[in-house]
Amino acid sequence: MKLTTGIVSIVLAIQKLGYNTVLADGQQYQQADGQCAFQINKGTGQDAKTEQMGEFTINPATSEFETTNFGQRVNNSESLKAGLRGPTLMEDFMLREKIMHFDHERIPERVVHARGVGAYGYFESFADWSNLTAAGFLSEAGKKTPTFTRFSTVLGNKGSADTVRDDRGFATRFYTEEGLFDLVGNIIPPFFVQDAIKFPDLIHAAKMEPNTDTPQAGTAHETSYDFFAEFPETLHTVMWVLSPRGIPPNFRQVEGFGIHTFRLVTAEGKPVFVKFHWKPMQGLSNLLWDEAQKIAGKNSDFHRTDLYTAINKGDYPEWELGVQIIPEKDEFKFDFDLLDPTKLVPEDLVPVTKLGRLVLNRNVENFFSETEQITMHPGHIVNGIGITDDPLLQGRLFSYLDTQLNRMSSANFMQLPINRPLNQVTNNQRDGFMQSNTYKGNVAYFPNGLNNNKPDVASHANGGYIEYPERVDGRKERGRAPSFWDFYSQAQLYWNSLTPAEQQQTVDGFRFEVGKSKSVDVRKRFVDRLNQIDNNLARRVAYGVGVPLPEKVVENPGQTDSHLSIQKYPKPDNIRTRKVAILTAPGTNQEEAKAMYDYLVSEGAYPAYIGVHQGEQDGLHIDHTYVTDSSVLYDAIYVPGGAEGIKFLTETTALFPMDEPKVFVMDAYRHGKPIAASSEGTHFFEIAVEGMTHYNGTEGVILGPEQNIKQDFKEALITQRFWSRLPLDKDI
Ligand code: HDD
Repeated sequence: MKLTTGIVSIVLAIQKLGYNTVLADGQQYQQADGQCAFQINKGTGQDAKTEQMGEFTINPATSEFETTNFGQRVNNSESLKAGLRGPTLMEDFMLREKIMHFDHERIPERVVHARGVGAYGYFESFADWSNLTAAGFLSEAGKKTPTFTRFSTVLGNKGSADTVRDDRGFATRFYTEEGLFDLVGNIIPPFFVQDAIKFPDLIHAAKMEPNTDTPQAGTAHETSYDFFAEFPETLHTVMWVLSPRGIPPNFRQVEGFGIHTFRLVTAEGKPVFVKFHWKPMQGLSNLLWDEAQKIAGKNSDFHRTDLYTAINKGDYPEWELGVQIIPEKDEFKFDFDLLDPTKLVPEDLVPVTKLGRLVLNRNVENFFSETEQITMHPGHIVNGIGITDDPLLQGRLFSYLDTQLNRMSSANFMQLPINRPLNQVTNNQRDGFMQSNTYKGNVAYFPNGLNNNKPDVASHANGGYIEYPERVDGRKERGRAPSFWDFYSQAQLYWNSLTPAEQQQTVDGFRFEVGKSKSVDVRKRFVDRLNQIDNNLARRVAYGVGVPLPEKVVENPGQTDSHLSIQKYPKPDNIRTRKVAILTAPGTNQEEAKAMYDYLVSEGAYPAYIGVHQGEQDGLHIDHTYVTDSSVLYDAIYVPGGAEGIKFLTETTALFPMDEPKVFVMDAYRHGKPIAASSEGTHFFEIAVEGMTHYNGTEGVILGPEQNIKQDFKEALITQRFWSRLPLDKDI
């Protein structure tokens, strides 16, 4: 009798899953009882995810004594010996437990995206978007959803440097009322390969070569360019990574992209195609390759430190989440396939509609528990968001669950605090390593009569996920659709859309990376591929890497998109978080130095005095010296006056490497950074850059009395980099 009831309820549930039924009964998705509210709890001042994490957070500083893992108070700083100079005893349970745990502290690092940094925040919807999607977190203006975002480099090991040339991960988890939505994207809009089955080849070619395990964290080696030359669908994304996009100055000034075409589906079952975008409110910027390499030596945690610092200081980075919306009827309107992840949809063709904003406002308490143990997965989606037949996305849906199982060694990884959704998890999955839930009763199956069919399967009417009922029909075939066969048009589009200075940086990037290939054949084959994009690009690279300059073989039709250049990206209206080095020495004009310091602080910038030693120096408190810091760690520099101070900086002393203060100015100058100098400081600027005649002019260099230069310096700091100063190739 009870079994029959169960079967009937399955049938009813399955019937309810159909869109027709949903349309017929006209029911909108209702929030199930007992689900969490997302308002800040006035009592604790915390959002729901922070409160949930708090239940698992331990503050050792409040514990009086050490205990073993089984709770006995102990002295586990001395091992138990037979006599104080005698052998350690096997019976020492404290020693055994402590060493056993230590031996197992490491878990496998991510096979890609191993190095990352994460932060909590919230997403706020700008409006009720139920005309586009049934997703609850987009259902009303002002609705806030807790988030966790992890940024990462792709190729490097967990301990590699931050400023390597690479694509970067931009993965955001939304802890929504309906469960987790993970938008696992990158900072570059196309992807290297079209089909997930080529991902292992891509990564094997691009990561360290297997015989030597070198080089670390980058594609500047033979196997990468061998693969790229042989597999031209990679070229569009390779162009992006080799351009200034591949060396961001921090994680706050990057765009983010969902890459694949996704679907948004309304509660009534109406679909549209979308591309997800994150637009940074801090503006978009990049490093020059020379800076990136030097920073890697000076501070290999540069990007992580930057994010932690900005958040700790209350300068919360912010992005707008937008979508390019493409009606289903326009699926075949473009000259590329929407399902091809190596293509972007130009914003000149389809503008971005801003749905809401993401604010990162809290650093993690513990890197391992939170940033390392988060298990992002493109298959974590909520009602109203759907996947498409993009063959890269389809393969990802397998890979992420599989890799998390390898990293976590237990199928129960979703029980970890960072991975728990906010709503109650109920299903009949049981047991496994590290099961931390205790399920009552004898029923772990469905249908069941004993629990009156609870937990029941959910239909659309009560929040059940509904797959978009796309019609699928075809023969089994291995291969690619002809609509995926154009590998060069968008590489051209990107190249054409860069400014001359950005093109130069890209050429320089190729000269470095391709030039690292010992095989002349690889260099030549790769240059031949570049020649399919643009002859001028190919010749300039060929010249640098010592292979014959190729003849023109294809026309570049010259199409552009106005949204792809960093240089043209809108600037913020303030200088918050800009790092400014103020060069000082004994005898520096304190008043000038302090006046600029205070002004920059008042504008929200991060000034720092650089001195010849730490501690007090002529009334200035010095934390940074010419030994600990360099120009590359700053966005700009300022040289105050004071004849004695300037004399000190020009003299040879054992307090800093020879000419280091001059190198500060020279580097800032040749990296196109804002430079300000006042009184005798202007003279120091002149002697430092003397002879650097191949750099162009002094745009962004502000010289004058201290009281007159502040506003101009502020404007220069907003501009951030003066590309006009950087030299360009002569005709090749
Ligand atoms: Fe992936 C991690 C982004 C294609 C397989 N991927 C990973 C992360 C990001 C991306 C941001 C780190 C997540 C985190 O911070 O924890 N991956 C992408 C994007 C892709 C992409 C934007 C293309 C559009 N990935 C891709 C393919 C495959 C994988 C085609 C395999 C077939 N990715 C993985 C992985 C990783 C991963 C092996 C390693 C660690 C992890 O998943 O958690 O499953």
